[in-house]
Amino acid sequence: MKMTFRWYGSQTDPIPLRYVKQIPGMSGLMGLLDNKAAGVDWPEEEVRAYIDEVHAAGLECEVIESVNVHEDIKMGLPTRDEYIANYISTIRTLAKYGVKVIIYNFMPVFDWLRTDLARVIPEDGSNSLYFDERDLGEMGPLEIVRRTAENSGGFTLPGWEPERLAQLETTLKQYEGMTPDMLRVNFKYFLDAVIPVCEECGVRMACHPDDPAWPIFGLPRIAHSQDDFDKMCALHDSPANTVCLCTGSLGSDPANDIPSVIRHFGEKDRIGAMHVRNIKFLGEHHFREASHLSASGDLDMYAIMKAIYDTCPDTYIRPDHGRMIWDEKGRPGYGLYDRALGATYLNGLWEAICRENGGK
Ligand SMILES: [Mn+2]
Repeated sequence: MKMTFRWYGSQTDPIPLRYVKQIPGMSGLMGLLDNKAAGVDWPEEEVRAYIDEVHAAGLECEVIESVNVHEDIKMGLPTRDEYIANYISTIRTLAKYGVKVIIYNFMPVFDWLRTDLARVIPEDGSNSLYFDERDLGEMGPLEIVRRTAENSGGFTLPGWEPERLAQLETTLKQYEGMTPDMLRVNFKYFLDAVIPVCEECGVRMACHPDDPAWPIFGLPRIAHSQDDFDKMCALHDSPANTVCLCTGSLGSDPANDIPSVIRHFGEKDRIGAMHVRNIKFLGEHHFREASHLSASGDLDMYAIMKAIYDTCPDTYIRPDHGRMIWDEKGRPGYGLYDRALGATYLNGLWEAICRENGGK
């Protein structure tokens, strides 16, 4: 297992890389170029500068996240080929600089979604990301976009780029009548184009689950259960076509038994990377994010780490979102302190599991 950390680049991430390096056991990053709109070809000089900076801090950069898929690809519009060509060029550039895994998603319009980015946790006064579908009903899609932008503390949020969301009403209309199977046809077209390139240059694509793990605003969503990911793997069967198994996203639906899903895809070698996060269920389609400690939420972190150990022990993982604690100001979900605590806790579980099983 390689423990990694999400970092937005020195221009917009308030956390210096040396702080990341100081977290015990941190091997590298799940990095991203924060300012890249979906569909653009990532310029080689910017990729090189980012990765050189990470290496100079003594960290690896074998995983890149948020290479976002342009909406025209998901909608299957004729213009998709141009955006797929840009995507392929970006894959080749990233591979050239040592990237082994690219994390993306195929969610129409909305990437992850929350109804509150800083919900105070009454027990201890910290805050975390929160979702209650009842609040969503009152807001509607345009209002949720406005609120999310307003409450992000001035930070950019991946998947919520203003230029993409400016066209929101038009885009929502274009999805009217699209079924999950129709979206899968477009997904296959994308995978058939990019996966052979990945095989050629030693990169694995890792698809992130829908977050939360059910359809929203009537949009088709095709990545929120074991069955969905079985279908995804079958669209283009290759070791390069994998899952980014995010425990908090998939786990927002209690019907998803996360350790069992990890074992299912781990045994098939279809986990490219993992996001590990705990959540607390508060009701139906109602949850908040919790500290990584099992007792803080409803996911069993020991069982999750044991499933990784048993079926995909060489995978990349990162502590996913953290709470905001100790009065830290930062990007919602991506502060330093709670994610560092999370990494340390997960490393502790890992050491204990390794020792119990005769390893180091
Ligand atoms: Mn995630």
